[in-house]
Amino acid sequence: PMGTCPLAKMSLRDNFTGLLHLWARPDVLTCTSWGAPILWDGTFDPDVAQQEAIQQNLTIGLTVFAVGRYLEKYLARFLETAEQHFMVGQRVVYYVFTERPAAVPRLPLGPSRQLRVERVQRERRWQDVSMERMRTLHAALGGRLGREAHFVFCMDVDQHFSGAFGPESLAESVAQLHAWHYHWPQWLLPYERDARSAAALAPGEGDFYYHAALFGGSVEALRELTAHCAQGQQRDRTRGLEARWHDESHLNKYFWLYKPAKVLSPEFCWSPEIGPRAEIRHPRLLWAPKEYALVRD
Ligand code: 2GW
Ligand code: MN
Repeated sequence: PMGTCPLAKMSLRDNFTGLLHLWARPDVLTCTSWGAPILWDGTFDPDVAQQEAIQQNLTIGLTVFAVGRYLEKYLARFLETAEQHFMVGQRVVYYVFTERPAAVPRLPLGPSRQLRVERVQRERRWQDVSMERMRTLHAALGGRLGREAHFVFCMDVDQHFSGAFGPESLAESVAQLHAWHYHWPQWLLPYERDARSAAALAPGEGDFYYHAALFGGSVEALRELTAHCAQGQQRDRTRGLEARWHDESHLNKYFWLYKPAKVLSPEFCWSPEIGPRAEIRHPRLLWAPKEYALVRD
């Protein structure tokens, strides 16, 4: 509904260009029921976002975990393509979490871009590698990362950038529509359904199914998000439970309770295995093909 759209808060001129941008994509939903923009290609002006970000002198953090075989397999391409496409022209700090800091590739970085390596434990189960990220991120956001960045994106490493991913994507909290599920009916979405789990959504609950391969926001908002998810995971563990899609289930519960301020279309994290889709015009990040047999023991 227009009354709750972000357009209502804008000047007449911004309203006009905003409306033009919404009309640019009549084929897709460009605003959530709670008034958050859903970013589709054509609904934003990357140059305007770039100028605004430069005026604010932002530092943007990008966190990624590369533990075990994922380091050799994915990290170099993730970072190389981030150099080409992620927040080009802004100040960027990469945070790589790994159990083998010495094995992190030393890439030449652009001006005002830095890479920091943080040591983490290697978990025995892969589910724990994925889930422990919430607790580790929470601690990092309370430390140097939280002091030096204004906004942070947290990403999976098994993907690479394929198009400009700029400050138009920044907001207090940012959620990513899952490429496989964005057009599914709510009742089919793979939320955790066991009511005993902290991540459970009841029938009829849920706005979208969000992908944990990419989420972001301000340092304060992400402190809350990671605390909530880590606590939920811990509570489940003490009850002998594990949510269906691990950290992703808890993330979906969080964004059901605390709505994201911005939603990214599946163009921002696309799976090429789905094949071409008319509404996917400009993919920004592409998933690597799943090779579970190779990397999951
Ligand atoms: C994970 C699963 C099986 C074998 C290895 C790993 C693994 C993950 C690993 O050995 N080393 C590692 O660093 N990771 C990190 O965890 C890495 O950053 C990776 O991208 C992330 C999530 O694991 P991934 O990418 O294999 O899982 P997906 O692509 O199926 O992820 C979705 O579901 C996950 C929960 O099952 C997470 O919520 C993830 O954020 C989702 O995208
Ligand atoms: Mn992944």
